[in-house]
Amino acid sequence: DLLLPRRALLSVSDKTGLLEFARFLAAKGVEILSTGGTARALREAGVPVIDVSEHTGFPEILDGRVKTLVPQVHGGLLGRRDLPEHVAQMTEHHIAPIDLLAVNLYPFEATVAAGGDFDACIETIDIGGPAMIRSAAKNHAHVAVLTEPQHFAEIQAEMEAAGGISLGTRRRLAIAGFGRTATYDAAITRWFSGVNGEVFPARLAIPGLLKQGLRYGENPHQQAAVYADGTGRPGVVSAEQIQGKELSFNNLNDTDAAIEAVAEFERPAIVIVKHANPCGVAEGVDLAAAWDAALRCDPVSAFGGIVAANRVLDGAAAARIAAIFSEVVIAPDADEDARAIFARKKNLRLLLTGTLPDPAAPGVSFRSIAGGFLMQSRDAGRVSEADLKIVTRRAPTAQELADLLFAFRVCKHVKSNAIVYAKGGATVGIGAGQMSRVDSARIAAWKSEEATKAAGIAEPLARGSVVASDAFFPFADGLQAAAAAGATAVIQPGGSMRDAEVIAAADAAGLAMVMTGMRHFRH
Ligand code: 93A
Repeated sequence: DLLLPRRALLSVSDKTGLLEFARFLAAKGVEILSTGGTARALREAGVPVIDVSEHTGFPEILDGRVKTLVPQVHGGLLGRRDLPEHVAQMTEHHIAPIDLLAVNLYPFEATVAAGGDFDACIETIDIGGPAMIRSAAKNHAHVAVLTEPQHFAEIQAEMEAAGGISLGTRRRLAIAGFGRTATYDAAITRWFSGVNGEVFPARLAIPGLLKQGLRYGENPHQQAAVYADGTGRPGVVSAEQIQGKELSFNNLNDTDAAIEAVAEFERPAIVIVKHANPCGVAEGVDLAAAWDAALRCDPVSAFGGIVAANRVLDGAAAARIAAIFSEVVIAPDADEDARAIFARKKNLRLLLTGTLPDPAAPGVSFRSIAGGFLMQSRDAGRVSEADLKIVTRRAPTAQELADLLFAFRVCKHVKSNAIVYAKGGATVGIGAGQMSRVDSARIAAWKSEEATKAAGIAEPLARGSVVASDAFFPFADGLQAAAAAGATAVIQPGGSMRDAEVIAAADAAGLAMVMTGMRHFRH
């Protein structure tokens, strides 16, 4: 089962690790064929190499578009060494077997990421490379295909240790090869459909690069891994982990929710997340003040939570945050003082993203359902003062208005049915994920009573607060529950058959109410 390669074809755009591996092959007596730039690099390094065009007797033509798309190459990769007819045909047509292929494709993804124009992207679509990878991967029984720079060292090590390349390794390499061409074509499909304005192409292609395997999934009996989708959206996938244990599946999910939520706010802000829902969100003059206010909302749930900040963490904020146990802290950056404080908390995972995800940026989100996916554009919707329609006799005060907009932004990140009480730029009660809106309203009110008790203050936190609802109130009851808790103003999308009834109830309770016309369901 051991493959001892006698002839190799090396054709790589990213030449990382190339020379060392080629020298190793040459020392083993392997004949090396290579394409233009790769051959040049090898020759300059003194590695013996034969140009593919010399080997095939066919020149590279059409600006290199046809270099390796010839029978001598594909026959050499695809011919079965165990079938006499194949061997005879190869001999007849002067096709020499190629037993090892190393290809690193034209950097299409990098060209797109660098903002290359249409022609540049089209020209960077590699045709010959994927064709060779697929030929070699199909014929893995006789050929080893290397498609990632790290494969060089792995294969060299195996050849040194075992004297050849095992079938098991060749299969693994073939899977990597098919995966490479699949993600490559997925990137092309996504880019091309994007520039052509097709958000939902007839055949969906999702590029995915394994970032890391996870110890387990949402539960210990589930397997899990995290993939990068190639969009480069800053967040938990791209973040650098500075310290702490490996992130779990639930950590990643919760941390994503936290960083996406905190990115919504312009002023210094903190979001604390538990089970993918915010349990405290606040803006402040600085992050330390925002933390204090966010924590006050639900200090019980905040324990062991995920903390996200929208500014560089400083020592003052870090000291406050580090006073309780958190699983993860994520922020664009942390200064030296903050890092030193967190470094003392061995179990805390510190993630730095460099920059925040843009809440208004277009993008898509997926959800798997039995037998398929649901795909939608991400909820990039944001409501500003100009979008609001005042529907009650009383208009909100300036302070209420600021809190209404704040609360509605938080609401967008709370699982439906979502009810959020806020006061002075901080949440004071959050009701999430209930099947009935009035239950979410009651839970939010009860949470604010608990927070009041925990704060040891006489004045209820919800008194003089505002309330936000992610979707319209179908009945007046939810709104009345909010008024009873002490809310004085309401923000909601509107659009219920019973809007008039709900508005009348608001007027009767002396509430100011605004409608956004935009709903923020999140499930
Ligand atoms: O232009 S291609 O699609 N046509 C080909 O026949 C072909 N053969 C290899 N691109 C082709 N390649 C690619 O050239 C390889 O995938 C590799 O990325 C690159 C290496 O070119 P060079 O050796 O000239 O740097």
